[in-house]
Amino acid sequence: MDVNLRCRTLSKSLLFTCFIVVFFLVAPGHVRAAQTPYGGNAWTVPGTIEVENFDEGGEGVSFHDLTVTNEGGAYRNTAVDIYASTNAGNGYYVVLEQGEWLEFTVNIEQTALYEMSVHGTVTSTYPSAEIHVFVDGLDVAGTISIQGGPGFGPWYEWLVPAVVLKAGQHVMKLELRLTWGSIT
Ligand SMILES: [Ca+2]
Ligand SMILES: [Ca+2]
Repeated sequence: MDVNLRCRTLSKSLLFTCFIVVFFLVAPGHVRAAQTPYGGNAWTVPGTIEVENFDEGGEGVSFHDLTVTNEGGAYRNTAVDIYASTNAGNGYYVVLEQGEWLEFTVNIEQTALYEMSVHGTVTSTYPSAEIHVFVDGLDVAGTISIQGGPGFGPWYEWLVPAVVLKAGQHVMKLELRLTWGSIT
């Protein structure tokens, strides 16, 4: 993706708050690999997050990818399939297939309603894809349908007009739930 998160000022009465409680059960002796932001700093919201800058941590921690190699061979040496393209944001895009996901540590500047846009495209083989965005495990945007293509450009923008985000550091997850898609 680029994921653009633009802040809009709204009265507090329009805001609602969702709390989720997640209990982690850790078996004795099991140490979960550390998840840290790529480059060392959380991505600021509002702002643009380049999809190839997913967190460090590895398979099952900061991403899930179904093939062990980087099929695109670009940018980072992980299982995530990153491709170089001059018309992609920051010069790279990621191909996701059903069930794959990426996580990003973000620092949200204030609790507010945000506009979120996802930049992506699909291929003629799989003309429609569905993406979900989670923050700390909560689906904040519902189903985002990605269409367009064929090929990898131009990139298309899908706008989610009202996403409630809470201030502070959080983990944002981008998951492709249906077919295949390319996100820049
Ligand atoms: Ca792969
Ligand atoms: Ca990019």
